[in-house]
Amino acid sequence: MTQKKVAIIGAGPSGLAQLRAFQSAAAKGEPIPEIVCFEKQDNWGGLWNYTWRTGLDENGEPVHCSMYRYLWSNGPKEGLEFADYSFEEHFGKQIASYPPRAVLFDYIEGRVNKAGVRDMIRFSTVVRWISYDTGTEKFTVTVHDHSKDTVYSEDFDNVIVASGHFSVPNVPHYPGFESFNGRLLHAHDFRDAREFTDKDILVMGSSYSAEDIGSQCWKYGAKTVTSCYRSAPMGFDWPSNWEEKPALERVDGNTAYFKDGTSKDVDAIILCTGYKHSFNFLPDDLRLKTANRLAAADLYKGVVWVHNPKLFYLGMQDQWFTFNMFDAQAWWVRDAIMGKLAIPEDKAELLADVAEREAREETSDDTKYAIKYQGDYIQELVAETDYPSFDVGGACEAFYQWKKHKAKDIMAFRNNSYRSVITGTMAPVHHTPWKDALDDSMEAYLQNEAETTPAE
Ligand code: FAD
Ligand code: NA7
Repeated sequence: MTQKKVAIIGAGPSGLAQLRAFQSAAAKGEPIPEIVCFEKQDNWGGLWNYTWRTGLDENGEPVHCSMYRYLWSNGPKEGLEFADYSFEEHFGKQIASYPPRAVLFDYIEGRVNKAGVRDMIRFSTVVRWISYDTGTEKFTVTVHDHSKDTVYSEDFDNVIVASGHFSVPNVPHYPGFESFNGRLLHAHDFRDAREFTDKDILVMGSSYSAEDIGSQCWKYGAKTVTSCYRSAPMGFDWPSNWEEKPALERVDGNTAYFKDGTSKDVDAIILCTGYKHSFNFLPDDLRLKTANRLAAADLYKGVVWVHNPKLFYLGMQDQWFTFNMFDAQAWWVRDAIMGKLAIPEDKAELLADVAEREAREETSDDTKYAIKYQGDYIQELVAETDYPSFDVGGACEAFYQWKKHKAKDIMAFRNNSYRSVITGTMAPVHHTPWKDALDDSMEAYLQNEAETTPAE
């Protein structure tokens, strides 16, 4: 039998999980397909690969990065730890629970450096178009290699889309935006909170970006923060110079007018209005169209494209869990491609699986339910492969505690620590409270963290 050829689109945490999954099978002596990973950036890490650039990159491609300076993990690291590569293995000691971006990047990179998979990645190579030939049963992937400035095509038996879905901004228009006399930007283009020191800012939206970008600006000295919501307030106990208002109606000059009749003069408006699932390299019959939800549309087991089961998607769900969920998916997809797991041939069966997941997600709006729902999903996939099983319930518990800590003090939740479900070790309390820790470098974060502390 000829060796299969598999394309992976993207070398972010999902694509890297896929490379590691194949490499771990190879390390056990199993024959694996030929793997080619296409990555449009010149390095791996996906969103965690920080750049100061906004707009277009050095090659004229849309900048992928939506992360910013001073970004610290917005959930406890104990909820995302790799089951096959603990934080202690990487750093040689246990570290505090909410690492800054550079620390998590280092951790992501550590595992794939150890696995030795970099050679499988073609960097600075953007996927332009993918088509499927029903006659040959192969995908043709057309790419632009910016390092050589050449465009070429290659055929593959399977394609795994791991290009992320928090990069193409959802940018609404409100009356008066065109004549706003200040800085108006989407969260995707936010980089340095110090730009807003001493400024009055409006953050629009009531989800993670609004909460975290508003908090960053507050931490780095914004004069006031106003946030406004379309559906529901975030409802935290905000500092005295942070006010939460209902929906924006219009802007006139520098004045923002809200639905409750109040107004506020602001220097900047940051649209924290979310992202679009966008795959401009895929034709209609292969392109995922889904809301940002736990049960993504048209994906059997959350990963198999029901309209062509040779095509897979990783990490397309809304995310409580991240790195460990991508791992669970990647190991499952690997085994499906290698024929160790069977995908039902009857399309009705694939669709029924999607419908069941959607219905189960819709059973409850409760946050705890949603966290457990995604934890159960991880457990379901892990049980079917040789990914090291871990205490998913314990990881859910870290998230439940995190929710409580946020409700208690939104500007101090990152000062808490949790127990690793991989090594069983308690994380130390960070040496400096988050609000006073202005240096987000890895060196600063890792200082004096060898000692572990007892649970709260
Ligand atoms: P991405 O990280 O987006 O990687 C996708 C990769 O695909 C990129 O490298 C990109 O360059 C490449 N690519 C895209 N299109 C093409 C193409 N056409 N051709 C070739 N390559 C392509 N998660 C957490 O666990 N903790 C956090 O604190 C956290 N904070 C976040 C903060 C922000 C602002 C955002 C936006 C997300 C955050 N996340 C966080 C969630 C994040 O989605 C995941 O951590 C993770 O980065 C998703 O990995 P991914 O590989 O699926 O996608
Ligand atoms: P999310 O979680 O998708 O949230 C988007 C927010 O933007 C949400 O509160 C929406 O309100 C709001 N929104 C969307 N469209 C509009 C319009 N037109 N007008 C007003 N408000 C709007 O995106 P985030 O960027 O916060 O988080 C994405 C990831 O980044 C997340 O996984 C984190 O890890 C970091 P709604 O509630 O729908 O009314």
